[in-house]
Amino acid sequence: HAAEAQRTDLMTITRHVLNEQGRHPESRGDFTILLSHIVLGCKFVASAVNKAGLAKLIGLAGDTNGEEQKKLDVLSNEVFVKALVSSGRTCVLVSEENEEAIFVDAPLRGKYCVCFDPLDGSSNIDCGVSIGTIFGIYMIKDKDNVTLDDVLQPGTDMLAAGYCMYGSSCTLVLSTGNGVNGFTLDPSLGEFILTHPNIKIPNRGKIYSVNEGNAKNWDAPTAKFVEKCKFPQDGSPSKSLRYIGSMVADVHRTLLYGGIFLYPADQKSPNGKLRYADANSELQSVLYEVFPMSFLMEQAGGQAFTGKQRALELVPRKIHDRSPIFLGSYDDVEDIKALYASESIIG
Ligand code: P6P
Repeated sequence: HAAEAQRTDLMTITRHVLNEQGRHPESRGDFTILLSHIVLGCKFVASAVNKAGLAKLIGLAGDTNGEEQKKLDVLSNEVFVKALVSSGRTCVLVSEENEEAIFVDAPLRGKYCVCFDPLDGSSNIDCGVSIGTIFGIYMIKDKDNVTLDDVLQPGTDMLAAGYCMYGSSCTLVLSTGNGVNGFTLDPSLGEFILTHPNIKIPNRGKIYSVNEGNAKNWDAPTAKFVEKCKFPQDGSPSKSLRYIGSMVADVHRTLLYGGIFLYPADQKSPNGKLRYADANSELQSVLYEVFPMSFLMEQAGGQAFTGKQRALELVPRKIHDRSPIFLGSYDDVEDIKALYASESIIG
């Protein structure tokens, strides 16, 4: 009967967040309403991504009634922007797809800021590799006088963060600052159901995840760390390399299995002096990739490091600022932090 009871006791993401809101009696459900609009965006993207392949096929084979096939990342962005603005709970949005921040006009202005990448890894759509939406949520002090300064804050100010991965199943992983929970979309219900309660990342993993193709540009600590993964000096087994090239998929595997995800800085100038590539480099974006994933990792018992500092303590200067990132199992990140610390001592 317990199994039957459990089966009918549907813990949807909305119910789960309402339970968590219960701990904040002062809240008037604004966050729950905001989240329900983010969830709506994720459901739309899940459905569009699943059809993308088919649509492309039909496009090739038949008439797409002349309508210009909008790129899925642009379409997803439009859906998220409209859903967030119409929620009446946001005052400023930062999207990977919009050069400028979006400030919400008075009648629909609310107290939250949402930074998001509507469809990260979208170059992987055509080959069917999992892609995802990444988001971070902040409270704005004075919603009627919001400026970019309110957005260019350290990630430690974040209230909540999550991602939705569109793969063999659609999984939404969320933290509102009280641990990490995973929900899977049940298409028959159109609801995200709690399937991964209280996710904790193993303290150490057997996997490292990095684009080895950039090895020529790595600095010494990263190169040493990867060398140790391949040729451990303490007789331990070497780690496996798993790199999908879609951040949400690589981070989700790291969260569930343990290990470390690296997107290191690269050295562009010939004299080997390290400088972080400019804004259009491949480094991960701070506001809508690094911060949300770092928040989730810390909430799951892992950690996130930029090569210089705790990732969440970074203060972005511009909304599309990028940064190197090393995140995952606590002890694995400790190892690379030690290598950077010893390098800074040696200089
Ligand atoms: P590279 C996808 O384009 C993305 O932004 C992330 O999803 C992914 O982790 C990274 O870039 C892959 O970059 O340089 O390894 O191809």
